[in-house]
Amino acid sequence: MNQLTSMEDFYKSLKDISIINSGLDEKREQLKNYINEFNGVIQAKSVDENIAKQNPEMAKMLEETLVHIKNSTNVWIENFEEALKKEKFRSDLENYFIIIIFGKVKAGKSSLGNFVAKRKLDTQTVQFFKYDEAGQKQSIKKLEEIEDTQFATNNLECTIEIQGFTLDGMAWIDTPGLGSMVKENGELAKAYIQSADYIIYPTSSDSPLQQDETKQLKELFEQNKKVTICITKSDEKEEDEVDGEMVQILQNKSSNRRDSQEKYVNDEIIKILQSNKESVLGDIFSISTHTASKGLEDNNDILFEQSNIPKFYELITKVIKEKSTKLKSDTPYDGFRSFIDNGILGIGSSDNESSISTIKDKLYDLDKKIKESFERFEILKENANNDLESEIESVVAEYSNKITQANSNEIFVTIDVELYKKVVEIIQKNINEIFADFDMALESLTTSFSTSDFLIEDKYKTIKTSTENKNKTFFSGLLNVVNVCIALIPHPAAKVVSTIIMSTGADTYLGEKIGEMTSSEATESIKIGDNKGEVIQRFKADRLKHYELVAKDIYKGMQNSFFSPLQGISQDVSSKLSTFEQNIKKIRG
Ligand SMILES: Nc1nc2c(ncn2[C@@H]2O[C@H](COP(=O)(O)OP(=O)(O)OP(=O)(O)O)[C@@H](O)[C@H]2O)c(=O)[nH]1
Ligand SMILES: [Mg+2]
Repeated sequence: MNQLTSMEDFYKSLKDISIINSGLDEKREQLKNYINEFNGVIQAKSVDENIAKQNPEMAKMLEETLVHIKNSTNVWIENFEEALKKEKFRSDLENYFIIIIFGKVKAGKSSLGNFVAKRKLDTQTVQFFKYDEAGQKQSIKKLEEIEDTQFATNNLECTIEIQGFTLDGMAWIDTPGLGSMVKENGELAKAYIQSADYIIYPTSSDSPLQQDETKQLKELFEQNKKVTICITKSDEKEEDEVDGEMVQILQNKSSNRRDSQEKYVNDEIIKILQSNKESVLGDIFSISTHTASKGLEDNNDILFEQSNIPKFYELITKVIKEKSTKLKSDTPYDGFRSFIDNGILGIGSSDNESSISTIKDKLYDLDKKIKESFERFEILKENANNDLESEIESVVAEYSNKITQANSNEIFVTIDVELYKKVVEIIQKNINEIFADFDMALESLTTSFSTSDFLIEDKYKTIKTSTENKNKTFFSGLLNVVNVCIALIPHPAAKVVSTIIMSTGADTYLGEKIGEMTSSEATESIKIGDNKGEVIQRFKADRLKHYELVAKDIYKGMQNSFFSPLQGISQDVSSKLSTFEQNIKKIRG
C-alpha cells in the first residue's frame, strides 16, 4: 500500500530526533534571583509613621501602591515556582520531542493518539504513562479513550488526566478536553501546554471551530505556540445494501465538504491572528481516524487515503525531520519568555494586575498626586503675602481707634494674639484645601516682637521766634493797662494807681522801653500731635513680614518633611523597578 510509506517514514523519523536541550537553568536561576531580590527590597518598604500620622489620605495611597507591588512580586514568585513545577514534566521528557494534543472535549484527541501508537513499527516499543494529580508519572496500557458506544455522548466520560506515550524520540501527550464537566481538567491541560514543542488542535467536523475553540486557539497563538489544526471525525455514515441487507457504512466526507470546512476554519483563524501568521499557524486539514482504521483493516486504499491520515503523517514527519531540533531547543525559551512577557512585564495584555506595566501606572498616579500637591504648596508660598495682608489690615483696623499712647503696648500685644489665631486659621484652611485630613504641627508659629519698637510719642514742631516781638508785646500790653488806668482816673482806686504811675514816670518809662527794644532770635518746639498712624503702619508691615515668613516656613517645612520623603519613596521604588525591569529584559534576550 503506497500510503503506508508515509506512515513508515514518520515512525522511522522518530528514531532520528536529536535533542539539544538549551541551557536555561542559569537564566532561570538569575531570573529567580532578580525576582527575589526585588521582592526583598519592596517587602522592606513601609510608609513612614510620621507620614501616616500627618496625612492619612496620602499615606493610604502610598500604602496601597506598596501593597500592590508587594503582592505582585509575591505572585511572580508563586507563578515562577508553578512554572518550574511544570518543568518537572518537561524534564521527565527532556530527551523527547513533545507533541501535545489539546482541544475541546470529545474532539477525538485520545483516538488520534491511540491510532498513532497502535500503528507503530514492530521494532518500536511504545510506553504509555499518565500523570496523577500529584504530578507523579505512572505506566498505563493505552490512552483512555471513549469508544463509540451507545454512551458515546455521555459527557461525564472523558479523559481526566494528562496521559501520553513515548515512541523513540517523540513524546505524545494527550490532554483532558477543554470545556469538560470537570473544569480543573481544562486548567490542567493549559498548565502543561507550555511544555509543548508542537501542538495539534483537533476540532470536530460535526461543527468545526466553535466560539470557545476560537478563544482557546487565540490563547495558544498568544503564547507563541505553533499549532496544526485537524478537523477530526471528517466522516459520515451512509446506508448501503450488503447481501440484500441495509447496513450503515462509514465513509469519508466528500472532498468538497472537507474543502469548505477547511476554508471556513482558515478564514476564522485569520480573523484572530494579528500578525506572525507563519510562526504560529501550521496546517489546517480534515482527518478521520475511524475511516483510516477501517481502510487499513479492510485494505481499502481509497478509504485510507481519503481519511487524510497519510497527509497528517506526512506533515508531522516534515515537522519532525526539519524542525524538531530547533523547536525543542526553542520551547523552553518560549516558555521562559512568555513568563517574563506575560507574567511580569505585562506586554500586550493590559489586564494583568500584577504586571510591571500595571505597577508603573500606579506609581505614575502616585507621583502625579505628590507632584500636584507639592506644586500647590509652592503656590501657597508665593501667595502668602497676599493671603495675610488683608487679614492683618482688618484686624488692626478694628483696634486702631482704641490705641493711645498710654495703652499702645498692651493693645499691640492683644492685636498680635488675634493675628496669630487668624494666621493659624488661614494656614490651616489653605492646607486643608490640599489635604482634607492633615495633622499640622504648629510649634514654629511663635510670635515675637518687641513692644518698644512700637511706642507712640508726641510730635513736636520746632519754630523760630524773635524776643523783640515778644517783649514789645508784653510792654505794649503793660502800657495799655497803664493808659487805661490813666483814662479811668475818676475812679478813686484808679486815681491812686495813676498818681503812682505818673509820679514814678512809669508810663514814660514803658514808652521809652518799647522804643528801645532791639530785636534778638530764639527757637521753640511746639506739639503738633503724635506718630500713632506711622507706628501702626510700621506694626502692620512688621507683622506681615513676620507672619509671611512663618507661613512660608510652614509650607516649606511640609514640602521638606512630607513631600520629599514621599517623593523619595516613590522615586526609589520606581528606580528599583526599572533596574529590575532592565535586568529581566536582559536575561530574556
Ligand atoms: N465518527 C468518528 N468518531 C470519532 C472519530 N474519532 C473519535 N471519534 C469518537 O469521538 C468520541 C470522542 O473520542 P475521544 O478520542 O475520546 O475524544 P477526546 O477528545 O479524547 O475526548 P475527551 O478526552 O473526553 O475530551 C468517541 O466516541 C470516539 O469514538 C472519528 O474519526 N470519526
Ligand atoms: Mg481523551
